[in-house]
Amino acid sequence: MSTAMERGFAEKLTVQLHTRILGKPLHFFPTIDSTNVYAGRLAREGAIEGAIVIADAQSGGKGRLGRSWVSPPGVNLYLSVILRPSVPATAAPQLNLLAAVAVADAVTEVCQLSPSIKWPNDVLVDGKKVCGILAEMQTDAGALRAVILGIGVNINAPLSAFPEELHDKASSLLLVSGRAIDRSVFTASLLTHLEKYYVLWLEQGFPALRAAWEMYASAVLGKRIAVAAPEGTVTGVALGLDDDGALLLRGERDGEVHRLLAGDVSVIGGYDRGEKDDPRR
Ligand code: BT5
Repeated sequence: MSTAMERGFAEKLTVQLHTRILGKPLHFFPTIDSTNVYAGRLAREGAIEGAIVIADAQSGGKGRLGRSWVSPPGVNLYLSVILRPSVPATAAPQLNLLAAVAVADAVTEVCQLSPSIKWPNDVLVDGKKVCGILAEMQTDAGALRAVILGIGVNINAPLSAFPEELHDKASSLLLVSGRAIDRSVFTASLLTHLEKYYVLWLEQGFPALRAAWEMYASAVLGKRIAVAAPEGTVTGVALGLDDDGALLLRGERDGEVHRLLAGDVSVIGGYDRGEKDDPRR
C-alpha cells in the first residue's frame, strides 16, 4: 500500500515531467511481474522509443544474470524505458553507464547526497547499493531493434523491506538521508537527466559522458579491485573507461592493461564510506 504522501505518484509524475522523448507514453501499474518483461513485450509489438513502464511493486523483479531484484510496494521506483537508438548492438551496453550517471545526478539534485558509481552500473551511497540497472537488448539478424533500460531505485524503503542478507549491502535514499523523498519529484529529475545524456550520447558517443561517469566513480577508480568477468577473475588497479565504456584495469599479475566489457566488481578491502566517497571533495 502506498503512503498518503505517495498517493497519485502516476498523476503527479505526468504533470511534473517535461521531457521530449521519455515518458511518452507512460504506463503505470500497481503491481506487475517485471517492468522489463512487460516493456520487452511492448517493444516487440512495436512500441515507440520513449515509452515507459512504471510499477508500484514487482512480483518478479529481475537483476542481471538471473538474479532477482527485491521490489516492495509503495516505496521505490521500478521503471523500464524503451529506447531505439541507431547504433550497433555492441554500443548498447553503454546505456547502463549512461543510466547510472543520470541516477547519480538525480540523487545529488533531489536528495543532496553524494552518490558513487560502481562499474558498470550500481549506484551506491555510503558504500551501499541504492540502485540497480538492467539493460536488455532486442536484436534482429544482429541489428539492434530496441533496448529495454530497467532502473530500480530504493527510494523510501525501510530496512525491514530488505531480506536480512542484504542489510549490509543495500540501502534506500530515505535510510541514507533520513528524510522521505517524493517519488514523482525523483523520477521526473531522473528522466530529465536520462534524456539529456541520451541525446548527448546519440550525438557525440560515449566519450562525451566519460567525465561525468568518472566523477562519480570514486568507489572504483584508482582502487585495487577484482572483477569476476566471463573470461575469469582479474585483479588489479582500475584506471578508467575506454572510449566504448570498457573498464581499463592494470592487471597485477602481468602489469598489462585489460579491457573488461562485463563483470562484477569488488573493491579489495571494501568500499570507502563517508568523506572519501564524495567525488567533489
Ligand atoms: C541489478 O542486478 O542491479 C539490476 C536491477 C534492475 C532492477 C530494475 S527494477 C525495474 C526493472 N524491472 C526489472 O525486473 N528489473 C529492472 P545485479 O547487479 O545482478 O544485482 C542484483 C543483486 O543485488 C541481488 O542478487 C541482490 O544481492 C542485490 N539486490 C536485490 N534487490 C536489491 C535491492 N532492492 N536493492 C539493493 N540490492 C538489491
